Amino acid sequence: MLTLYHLPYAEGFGANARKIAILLNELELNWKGEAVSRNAVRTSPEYALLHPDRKVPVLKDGETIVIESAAVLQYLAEVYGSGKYLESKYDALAWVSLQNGLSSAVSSLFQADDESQKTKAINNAKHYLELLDDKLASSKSGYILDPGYSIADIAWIAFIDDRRKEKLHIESWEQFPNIAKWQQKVLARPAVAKAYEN
Ligand SMILES: N[C@@H](CCC(=O)N[C@@H](CS)C(=O)NCC(=O)O)C(=O)O
Repeated sequence: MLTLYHLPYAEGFGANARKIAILLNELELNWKGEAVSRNAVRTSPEYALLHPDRKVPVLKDGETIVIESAAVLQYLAEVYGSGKYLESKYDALAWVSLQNGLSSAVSSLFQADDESQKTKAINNAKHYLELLDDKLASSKSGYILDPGYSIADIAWIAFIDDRRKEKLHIESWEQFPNIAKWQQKVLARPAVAKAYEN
């Protein structure tokens, strides 16, 4: 049984933990979620032993602890998927890594103290959305990479679901037509939909 440590649903679950829930569902693994309050993530001495930077997600697999969403995605795809969803490995890892740019922009947006910081963060988020939209424009498979659905799609979708659109100050996805099309395709996957059930 695999355990995924995440924030409680009422505290937002965590987009990074959502990535892992999606892949666990895609691989049809036997897993359980372990909710840890944001306060415990930030202050409990026990939690610091799990993740020294005090973040979710953390995956526990028997005696093995894997931290950081990118490492957890790679771990699951390699150990339990025999490389499934990691077909074009270095491209997939690169696009998982590029998604961190969007995460940082979103964090800056939430922490912005004034309008100028807010505008800078929104523009930065839009820069990363443009990167993704351009990449999808040349896709043949309809997913980020041409071998097909991969951990890159999983990493990005967790941050680009409809609920986040307003937070990113995007009125309509028409601005990013390729993202709009891709998003519908990815959100329609049962494993992805299931990760949003709670
Ligand atoms: N680089 C980390 C980032 C993880 C992260 O930022 N997690 C957020 C939730 S999405 C968190 O743990 N926040 C705890 C807090 O706000 O103290 C990863 O990819 O796993």
